[in-house]
Order: sequence, then structure tokens, then C-alpha cells
Amino acid sequence: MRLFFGLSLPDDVRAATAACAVQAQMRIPGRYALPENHHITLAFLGEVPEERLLQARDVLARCAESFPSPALTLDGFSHFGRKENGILILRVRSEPALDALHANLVHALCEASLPANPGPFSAHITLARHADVTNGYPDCPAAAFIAEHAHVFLSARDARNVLRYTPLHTVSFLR
Ligand code: 3AM
Repeated sequence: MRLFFGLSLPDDVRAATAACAVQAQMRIPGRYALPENHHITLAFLGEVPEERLLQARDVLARCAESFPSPALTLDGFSHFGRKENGILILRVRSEPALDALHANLVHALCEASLPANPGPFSAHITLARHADVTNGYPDCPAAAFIAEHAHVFLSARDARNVLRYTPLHTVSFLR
């Protein structure tokens, strides 16, 4: 099973990111993600045997329980890669910064002999791939929330071959 660790968005924030994506589509061609798939990746594992899922959850739980619930702010559009064919994202600011959590997760995954992609890490929400941002970005209203939970997500295609990110396990941050 293909797994990653991440944060889900509260309904009002997801509505805001969906609205930003609608605005962006008028100016920025690309392959847009389903709004229900909008999320913040903390660490990407990749293929993990099903019998190791609970070990992956325990790694996330141990790292999250010592990390204060992060306060997150969406910080406008940006992109990774080339302007003509890149990944359209919303930048995410976090207090405390998620970089330390990402580094702890990668370290703990390696210690548990689970796969981990070491990065580079930059907190973001992916809106579209193969995006052409040469005409610039529209405005995106600010949105903020506190994440109290993190999830082990399954990345899998459904019966209609649509990619879905499904939270399989939920763990709590330090309050
Ligand atoms: O949408 P974002 O960027 O948050 O890009 C993939 C997505 O993140 C990333 O994992 C999330 C769920 O699929 N991803 C996919 N393959 C990856 C890889 N080989 C990867 N991240 C790092 N290495």
C-alpha cells in the first residue's frame, strides 16, 4: 500500500482552497487536484507492506505526541519547478515550523526500517500539476487553522481509476 503522513484540512479551509483553485483555473492551465484531496504532506513513505501499517502509525503517533499542535496559515500561491510546466501550490506557514516534524518523522521511519523520502521539505498544498503559471497568480484570501491531528494517508485509485487520499489512522499532536 502506498502511504504518506499528512494533515487534513477543516471543511471551511478546504472550501477556501477549493475557491482558490477555481480562481486559479481561469488563469493557470494545469491538471487540478480534486479539492477533497487537498492536504499538507508531512512525509512520504511510498510502498509499505500492509502488515507494517500499524508500525507506520506508531511512528507518526510518537513524533506527533511531542510536537505542539501547529498553527497554520495559507500564504498565497507559488509553484515548484518550471513556470511553464510546474506544480501549482499554496504555501503554508506554520508555527512551530513543520520542518522539524518532517525531519523527526524521516529519522523515526528510518529507525523503524520503514521507507522514507528525506525531502527537501517545504510545507504546501498542491493544487495542480503540469501547471503553466507564466500569466501570474490571482489573489487567494488568507485562511488559518490549528491542526490537532495528523493522519496516515493511503494513496490509491478507486474503482473509477480516480486517485484518492484516504486517512487510515489519526493521531494527536501535543496540546
Ligand atoms: O501533493 P503533495 O505534494 O503534498 O507529491 C505527492 C503528494 O504530495 C507526494 O506524496 C503526496 C501524496 O502522493 N509524493 C508522491 N511520490 C513521491 C515521492 N516519490 C512523493 N513525495 C516524495 N517522493
